[in-house]
Amino acid sequence: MRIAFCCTGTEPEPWLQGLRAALPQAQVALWQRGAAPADYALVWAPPQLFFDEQPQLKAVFAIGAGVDALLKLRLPPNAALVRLDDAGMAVQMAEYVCHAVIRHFREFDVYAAETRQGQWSSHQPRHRVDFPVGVMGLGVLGQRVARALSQFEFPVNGWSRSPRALDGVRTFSGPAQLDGFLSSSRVLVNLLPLTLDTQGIMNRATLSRLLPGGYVINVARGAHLVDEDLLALLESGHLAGAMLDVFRVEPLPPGHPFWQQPKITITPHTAARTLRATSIAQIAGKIEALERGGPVAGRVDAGRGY
Ligand code: NDP
Ligand code: OXD
Repeated sequence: MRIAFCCTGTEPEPWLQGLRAALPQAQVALWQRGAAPADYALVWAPPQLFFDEQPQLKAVFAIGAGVDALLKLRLPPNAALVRLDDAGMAVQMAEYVCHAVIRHFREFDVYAAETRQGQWSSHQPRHRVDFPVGVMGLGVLGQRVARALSQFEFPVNGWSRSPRALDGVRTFSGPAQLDGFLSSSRVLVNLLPLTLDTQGIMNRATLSRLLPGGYVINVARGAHLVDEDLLALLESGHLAGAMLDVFRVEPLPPGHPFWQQPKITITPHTAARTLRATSIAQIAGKIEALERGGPVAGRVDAGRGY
């Protein structure tokens, strides 16, 4: 069995070593132009040439959860596309989002600014009931985040494409229930995949439906958000702030207005990182399952876009 590794922006050697240790029967190699045909591939932002040269692939494993960029390429016709299925990302996402919600709710950002000025003052406590959090996307990451938020006793709403039932979460589904979901939420967390249906979904019309003083946490993809609409609603005061991990162009260009807006907190696409050892173990297990003809979790439905 041959495995090709073609991941832009990733140090290959530790992955190659880890894959060789996990699958000693396999020949694992860093892809180069004209390389021998492989059975399986691990990819992140590969060039189109990689797939053009490897039409025989049986399965392509993304070393991330989002596959929007891969689905823009022409993939080998018979290859299953498999995304990382949690692999240690869900708990990181829960940490990030709980941190963002709690920091805003408890005004820790305000306290940090005040104490830096030598100011000792305490604010009136806020009430959780006034901070319902809406999680858009109740998949592998969204469900973990919704559960973590409900452990902190925030009222939690969740929105997905198909109906979902989740303990402690008020669930909504489909376009018909989007308005009800938004108008019941003050904090909005985006954990949708980027698809034709979801691009630009956070725009003036939808963000205006949030309860006044809304707060936006985007941890999915930059193209879900219409940047100018967020800026306008922050300026008008309808939104109190935003914490953004993902952007239409990454790295966020130096002149982008988000850098200058003090109500926006920026992190550099780091909410949930790919953990190499866990990911290798997951992918190796899936390759073995496929070799046995068994099912694997995390197969992407290209028609649906995620
Ligand atoms: P999943 O595919 O497991 O879940 C997607 C969820 O979104 C599902 O609940 C799905 O609904 C819902 N959904 C999809 N389309 C629609 C729609 N049109 N309307 C309503 N709901 C919809 O994805 P993950 O949870 O694993 O990951 C989510 C995204 O997070 C990734 O695609 C990626 O972009 C981003 N990400 C960001 C990272 C970061 O560091 N910032 C790291 C990892 C991922 P249903 O349940 O009905 O299928
Ligand atoms: C992912 C990401 O999709 O890192 O895994 O954004």
